[in-house]
Amino acid sequence: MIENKSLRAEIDKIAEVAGYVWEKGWAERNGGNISVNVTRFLDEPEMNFSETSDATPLLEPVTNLAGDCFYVTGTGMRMRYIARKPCENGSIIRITSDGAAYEIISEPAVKPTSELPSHLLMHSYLRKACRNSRVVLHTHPTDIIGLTHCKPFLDSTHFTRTLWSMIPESRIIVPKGVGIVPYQIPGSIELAHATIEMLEKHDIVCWEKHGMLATGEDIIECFDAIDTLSKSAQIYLNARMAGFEPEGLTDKQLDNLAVAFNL
Ligand code: 2HA
Ligand code: ZN
Repeated sequence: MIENKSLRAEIDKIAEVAGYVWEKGWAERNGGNISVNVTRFLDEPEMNFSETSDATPLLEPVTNLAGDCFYVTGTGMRMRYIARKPCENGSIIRITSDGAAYEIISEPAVKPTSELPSHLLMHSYLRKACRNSRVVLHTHPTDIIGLTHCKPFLDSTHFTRTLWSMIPESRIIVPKGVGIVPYQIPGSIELAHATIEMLEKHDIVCWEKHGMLATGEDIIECFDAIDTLSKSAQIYLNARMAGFEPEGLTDKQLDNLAVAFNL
């Protein structure tokens, strides 16, 4: 039971999003995972932990995150249960002072997602890049994953242009577009490094034949961005299923949106 009100509110927001991704059908079995930097919500006394000997080493150290705390969904845990009981299906971890390991600091001590090393490398990259991103949200939207089974969509520019041109909101809400990361084994360090490369230019990446990953300051906004892109993908696919190639917004219309919304 978490008594700290601001931390509780942040975890409630994570649970809310876990419920949305389940309802959307983006989270079959234990699909997807979430990590959120919650350091700012912890009080000073809570931060004064003494490190224990059973810290779990990380594959690659994240020295610029030393002492930071994250809420992380648990390994094998289902989004539909995280939505109802976030603290029994996830935990708060703290990075050790050398950045080379982590400790679970909440009860029960739920083991973090298998994607933890890659989430932390992404948080570390985002910190180095001075981006205001505390959230990494990974989920499996059916429509967007479907598009990555079609070769032309494995080009980030073509993929982004197609989704942007389906509705104005996609252009407005995802101004940096989507970076496509070629297929890699889920949870692998190779996938993490390929993702970081794409995060240099984008806030959202799409893992070929696997899913989406959004980074940002607020988990609701990360969800909204994926949701908006998913809507674009649905419009595109519905048009194709109805037998026509959707016209899409023109280059000029897209450029006008960029001007109108200061993108
Ligand atoms: O956590 O989605 O990518 C399960 C996954 C792995
Ligand atoms: Zn996944």
